[in-house]
Amino acid sequence: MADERTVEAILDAVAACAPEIRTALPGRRVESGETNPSGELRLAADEYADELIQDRLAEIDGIGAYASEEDEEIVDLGTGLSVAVDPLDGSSNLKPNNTMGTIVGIYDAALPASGRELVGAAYVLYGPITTMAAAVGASVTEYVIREGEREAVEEGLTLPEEPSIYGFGGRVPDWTDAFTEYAREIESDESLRLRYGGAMIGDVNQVLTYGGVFAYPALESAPNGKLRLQYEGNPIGYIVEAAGGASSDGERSLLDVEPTALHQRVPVHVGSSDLIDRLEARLG
Ligand code: AHM
Ligand code: MG
Repeated sequence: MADERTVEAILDAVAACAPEIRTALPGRRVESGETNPSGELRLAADEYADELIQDRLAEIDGIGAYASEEDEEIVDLGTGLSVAVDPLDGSSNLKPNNTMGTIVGIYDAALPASGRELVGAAYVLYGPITTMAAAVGASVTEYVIREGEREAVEEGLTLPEEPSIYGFGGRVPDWTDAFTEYAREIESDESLRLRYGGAMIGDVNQVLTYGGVFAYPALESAPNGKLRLQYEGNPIGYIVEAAGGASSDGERSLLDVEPTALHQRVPVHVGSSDLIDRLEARLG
């Protein structure tokens, strides 16, 4: 099908961008002086990654729209699938030289769209090596990216049976009482250890690798949390669910959250199904 070829072409294009983004990072650790539509300061690296990915996707047939966490408006690319991108997730990790990622959600619908409209999602992780995790249909594949090419290292990736890590974002005093109770329950479980790096992609990839739970929850000061539905919540929920895990906004799968705006935020909880069930029991 034409759509499947387009999805693979998008994943190839994002993989090809990855080494270029990496190479461009050292000189782009400074603030650009601009803010993104969510009011956060942009780094020169955010702008570079956004422009590079948009340019490369514009060369692919079968894409109708490009939307980015960095841009106010949707860019019209013709007819076809809609691609929502967080070009550099966790870019505040660039100054201290820690993990970052790139996230891509591919929707067969106009944006903003429900996660149920996703036909593929992927993220690149700029760690000690560059990897990509991609969900197409109900299957997740992990790739190593070498010289801009994807090489599959694990197909049909699933979360391990026995979870062992957790990581929660937001200031602890800003958590809701219900989430604080959940966090205390998780912290007191002797089989779980804290792993939190401040870039969702790095933290989620640990959950995919070791099993566990990542959350950027609703906060007292921000009832919808920090992360954005189109660029972060939906694609990550889609990937974790395809890997046999679960996602939730606190009450329902992230994929069932009603899309209302391009830059809408959503509380994000993803991970091993049992740990998400326990979360919903506390928060529901
Ligand atoms: P970004 O896409 O603008 O970098 O923001 C998203 C990041 C996530 O990767 C991470 O989970 C979260 O922001 C951390 O936020 P905070 O800096 O509030 O701890
Ligand atoms: Mg992000």
